[in-house]
Amino acid sequence: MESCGVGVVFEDFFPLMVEQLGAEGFMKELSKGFRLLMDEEKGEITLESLKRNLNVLGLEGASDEDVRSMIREGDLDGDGGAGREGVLRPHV
Ligand SMILES: [Ca+2]
Repeated sequence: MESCGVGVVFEDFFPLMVEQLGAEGFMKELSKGFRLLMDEEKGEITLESLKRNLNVLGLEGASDEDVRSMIREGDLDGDGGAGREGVLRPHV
């Protein structure tokens, strides 16, 4: 695993959210977040769709490389977009 980059910070936040929302509520929030961030045509989160929403995530300062590494983590089939099954897989 990479030890730097926004992706790790993002995941560090997960346990706290799980604690607050419960596992089921957390998955619901994550699912809502996914719909918000995804490219509607592709049904996946792409570099462009994620960059459009960096301010929503409080990540305005993230570089293209940071954004790419976030997407890579959820891109199970390697086509350059993070799919629902990659983003919503259990992180624990
Ligand atoms: Ca993909």
